[in-house]
Amino acid sequence: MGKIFNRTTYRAVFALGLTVLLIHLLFTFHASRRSDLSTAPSPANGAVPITPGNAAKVASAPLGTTGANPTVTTTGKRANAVLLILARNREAFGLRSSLKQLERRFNHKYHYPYVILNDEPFDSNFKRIVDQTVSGNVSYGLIPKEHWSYPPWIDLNKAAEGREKLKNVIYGTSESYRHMCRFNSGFFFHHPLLAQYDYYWRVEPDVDFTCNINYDPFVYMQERDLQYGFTITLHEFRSTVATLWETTKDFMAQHPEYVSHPNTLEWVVEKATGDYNMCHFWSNFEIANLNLLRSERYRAYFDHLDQAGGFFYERWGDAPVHSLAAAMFLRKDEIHFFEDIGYRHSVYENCPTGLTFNLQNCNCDPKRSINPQGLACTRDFLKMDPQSDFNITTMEQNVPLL
Ligand SMILES: Nc1nc2c(ncn2[C@@H]2O[C@H](COP(=O)(O)OP(=O)(O)OP(=O)(O)O)[C@@H](O)[C@H]2O)c(=O)[nH]1
Ligand SMILES: [Mg+2]
Repeated sequence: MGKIFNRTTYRAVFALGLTVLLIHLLFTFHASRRSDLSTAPSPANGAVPITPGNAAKVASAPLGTTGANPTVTTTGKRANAVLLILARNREAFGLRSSLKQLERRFNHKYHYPYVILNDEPFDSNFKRIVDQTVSGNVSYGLIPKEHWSYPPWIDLNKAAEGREKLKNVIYGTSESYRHMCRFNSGFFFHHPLLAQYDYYWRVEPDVDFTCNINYDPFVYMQERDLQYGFTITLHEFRSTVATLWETTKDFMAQHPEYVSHPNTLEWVVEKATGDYNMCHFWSNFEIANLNLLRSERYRAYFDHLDQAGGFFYERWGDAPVHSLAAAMFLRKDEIHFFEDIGYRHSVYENCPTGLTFNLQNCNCDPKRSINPQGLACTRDFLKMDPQSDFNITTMEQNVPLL
């Protein structure tokens, strides 16, 4: 009996050992495949590892029960949010660069899903590159033709003349750029792939995330009832929005009930003249509440602008459109400056100016940050409310770095 028992025990121990070895090999293989995300924490205490294949399932499970992610489970919270991208097939590697950084700086701890949209179908190469870069589930979507084409009321000759007039301005002669701006102004939030989400974070190819993000900006927004978050503000080229303010004022006159009181209009209106001062949130980065854009008033505003035709006759950008909407519909304290998110798009960047934070988390030079400078409108934004959650004195104190 004792002998048989021992043999059984040996077999059981051997089988157990083999299973442990196989599991170990499986994880080693998985980790080496994803070595580009080497800073990602390994699942702790028997946690469910998140892979592109099961991320959606894990993400939709009640938080705190999956044990999937120490950061998520300790706070017990994650927002109903998505990382949103509009891109072309040829931008796959530029997007990979952005996403590698976003994953390393932030999403390896949270595994937020991605929605990636295009006016043409994504090819298998693009999908392969993205799938191998991210830790969250990815959905690829095609934009419906009616959201990326001329509406019937647009005079195509007048649109062609409009492009000719702007030939000296960046993207002034581009038709696709105009479709992109119109889509980002009025349609992306209608895409069925976004229907289930409340917040989005817009990401573009070829941008840089230059600091660790040590908390969840979506949850930060949700807990404070914030509606719109930005990292960079700029002045728009006047000729691209020549009649945007007039058209916006018409809208406010027709629909005074849609304008909030208090609002943030003083940030965009020149005191002396009452004109638009060209200030806008640079929308290539934005973290915002989709329900703001889905609201009746935002949709009415977009329809009003779209009827006027300025997306095609001029070159209205989604940045000034979102910004004027935020100015009309939001209080200043519903808009947040993510000063601590290091972000670079082309020549402009936000680099945290607090030296201690910067040294510990970033690889950007605060002297290059656009926000303390006159080209941006960030100081004016912050000065509207000296009691705001961002401490302007921090910025003032740190300016000597410049
Ligand atoms: N699918 C698709 N995406 C586009 C098209 N044009 C622009 N985009 C995307 O829309 C976003 C904004 O376009 P950008 O070309 O970056 O425009 P921008 O940020 O104003 O200008 P730069 O980045 O300085 O060139 C990016 O995510 C692009 O990938 C297009 O024709 N089709
Ligand atoms: Mg861009």
